Amino acid sequence: MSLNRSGRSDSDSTKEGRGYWGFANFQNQVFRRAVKSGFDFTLMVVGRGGLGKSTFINTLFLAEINDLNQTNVPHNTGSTTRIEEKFVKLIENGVNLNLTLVDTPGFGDHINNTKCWEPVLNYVESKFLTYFCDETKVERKEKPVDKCVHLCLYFIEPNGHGLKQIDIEFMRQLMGHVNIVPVIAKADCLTAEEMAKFKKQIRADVEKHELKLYQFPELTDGKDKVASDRLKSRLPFAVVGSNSVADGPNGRKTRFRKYPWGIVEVENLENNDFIPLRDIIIRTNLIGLIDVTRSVHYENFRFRQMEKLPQGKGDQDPFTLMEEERKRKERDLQDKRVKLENTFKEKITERENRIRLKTEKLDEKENQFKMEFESRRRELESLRHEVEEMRKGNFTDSKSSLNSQSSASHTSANENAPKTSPPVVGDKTRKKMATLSIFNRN
Ligand SMILES: Nc1nc2c(ncn2[C@@H]2O[C@H](COP(=O)(O)OP(=O)(O)OP(=O)(O)O)[C@@H](O)[C@H]2O)c(=O)[nH]1
Ligand SMILES: [Mg+2]
Repeated sequence: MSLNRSGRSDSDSTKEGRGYWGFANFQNQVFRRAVKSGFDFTLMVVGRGGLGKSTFINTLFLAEINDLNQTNVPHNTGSTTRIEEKFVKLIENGVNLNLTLVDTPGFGDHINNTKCWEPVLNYVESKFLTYFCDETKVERKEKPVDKCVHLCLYFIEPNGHGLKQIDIEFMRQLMGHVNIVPVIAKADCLTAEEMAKFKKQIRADVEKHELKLYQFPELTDGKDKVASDRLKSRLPFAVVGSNSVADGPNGRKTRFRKYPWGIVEVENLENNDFIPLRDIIIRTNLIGLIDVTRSVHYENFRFRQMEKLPQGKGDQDPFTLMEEERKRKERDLQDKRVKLENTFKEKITERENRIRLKTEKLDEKENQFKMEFESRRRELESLRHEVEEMRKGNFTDSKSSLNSQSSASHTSANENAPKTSPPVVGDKTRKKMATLSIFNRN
């Protein structure tokens, strides 16, 4: 039994109609708080180029707010998939929605798409990390700014054949980190029959590959249940986007695509699932998406971060642990620096030794060359001297003396030899004569 403020039972108070605490006014309090602080919501769109992501975002917020190519803040991911952010503030009935739109141009548009999901995952994790650091600071803000990704709309190509490998891999890698809602892009490219078949195929693929996508909350009672069941039967949503705007019958602007054979209206349930998707995201589930991000994905991230801490330290003061970790890292860094310096010194000494040995060898060779050169120079000098002597007139004398020498020896040694035979000339004399002829030629 519950009691009213005066300590009487519920039944008594209803009878008397006096038991009033005021918590029935909570709704107004929550509304006032929401009006004051607004909501932070981050929507990410991922999918291959040209599937209509930018057009869809413009369509969703009924404005040309997603001209991401102009005012984006590119994140350098060091890879082919880029991440572009845009911030928009929307106000409706005094409630602020601080919207962050994240686009991923370049996703899956390359020949090698291995790990093209990695930059997206890194982005999602980096936002969790920022939130984690803000939350654990000694001096923290009353409410850290929540820039975590609350919803990722994954655009599927309307090929009519089911999910591709890249789609499966992306969802598998990201499903534990962010709320994923797959959408079939360019719904006007398939007939109603083809679309029904395609959706069935996608649902089967999701089940087969055990992909855990965002689960829209179950509504159990009355009208809501019927509406929710009808909504679920449309999953995955197939959407049409357009940049062409026209005034609708109720004066409200609507978007359409005009073809030679007719018009496709974005807000027409017969044509596509734009309206249920918009309602389920913005009207009925925005807070739900924020809550799931905070209580499931962020908590998982936080748990993983804590798990990285050494065993048994989970209960210790996080700041002491962080300080310890910082000191340990500094020590590691210092060790590494010393090791690197030693290696550097060793390499330098080794090089110096090698250079010294080479210099010594070169010096030795230079000395050898010098000595050789000196001996040759001396030899040449003596030859020149001799030549000069010869030129001065000693040549005849020396020749005659040579001849006389040779004839003398000849006579004494070969007295019976015929007179016509030439005189025997020694090696040295022949050399001298050759040198002389060279000088004469010059
Ligand atoms: N048939 C059809 N065409 C669409 C639809 N939505 C967008 N388009 C067209 O598709 C083309 C590409 O649209 P974008 O919105 O630039 O595509 P995106 O996915 O942002 O492309 P990237 O920025 O290159 O990744 C444009 O010519 C759009 O007019 C749609 O629902 N149906
Ligand atoms: Mg785009």
